[in-house]
Amino acid sequence: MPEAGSERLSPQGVPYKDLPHIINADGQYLFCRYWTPESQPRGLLFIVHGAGEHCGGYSDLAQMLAEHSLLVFAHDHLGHGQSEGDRMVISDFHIFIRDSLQHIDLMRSRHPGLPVFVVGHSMGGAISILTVCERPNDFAGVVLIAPMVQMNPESATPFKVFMAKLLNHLVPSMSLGAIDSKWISRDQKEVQAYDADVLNYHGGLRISFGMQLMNAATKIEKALPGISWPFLLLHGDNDKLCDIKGSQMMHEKAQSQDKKLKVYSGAYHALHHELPDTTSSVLKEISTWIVQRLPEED
Ligand code: ZYH
Repeated sequence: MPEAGSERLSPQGVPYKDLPHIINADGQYLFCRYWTPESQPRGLLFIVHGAGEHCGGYSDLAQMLAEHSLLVFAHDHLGHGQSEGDRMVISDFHIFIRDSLQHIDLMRSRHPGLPVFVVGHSMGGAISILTVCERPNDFAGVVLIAPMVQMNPESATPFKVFMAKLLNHLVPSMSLGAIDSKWISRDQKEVQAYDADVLNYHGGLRISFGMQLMNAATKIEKALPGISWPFLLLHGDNDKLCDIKGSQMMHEKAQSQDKKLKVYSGAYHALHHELPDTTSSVLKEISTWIVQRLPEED
């Protein structure tokens, strides 16, 4: 019998013994989700959510991929959703990458020999890129939905970057203000659903978190010319949070033989929660691309 008080609870008060979870290298509990195909899995697919959200927002995508015989798995990043950690606080961006590799390694050891795919959105796209760059030969393909690749050169002028560093030193927890979700999708139903979901973070982005994002973008820019793994980039040309220029730059600079950039005209940032026509086209594009890269069935 567990001792009274020894039960570890999620931020929402649910005992982790009742929730699928992994324990990261720092002993923190991370909430996990799994979408298991009815047939024998032909591949593993790891979903990497973005800043302030949680992996439950990827259920439609995950279910569709499970119907194509993929074993889909994800976790809420540290400080997000049903995982432990101060909300939207990270001491080092690499923690997200380390925890992702841990979950991928665990699933690979349970299902040896299966190809591994990664799908990431926004900051989750940045995590995906840096994760795969650590093990470039381990992945069969990477799908990036409006990834954060680059700081907007207009907003990240040398003076602003200097000021950001100074402020981060003086008041790291200062809020940069919340993102206005109405600029994230053209579908106001999706925006309302996002705003109503208590598992999403609705507060302001701390400057220390913004600095971690900026450092990640700098690392990615340096890594681009060395990339040779297969990838699919999807980006809206009206994305006001992560400019499409980042994806164009990745598409241009990467050495990969197998690379594709698909542009969604007029679309905002959250392509998987956009107007119904856009979202269904995005989901179809992703599943087709992945299924084409699965090994032949015998
Ligand atoms: O990963 C991000 C994200 C969040 C905040 C960011 N801030 C920057 O880049 C970011 C990326 C910059 C901004 C300037 C200062 C330095 C950092 N995500 C995931 C996205 C944002 N969310 C947004 C809300 N979502 C889900 C995806 C949403 N909203 C409405 C409808 C459906 N989904």
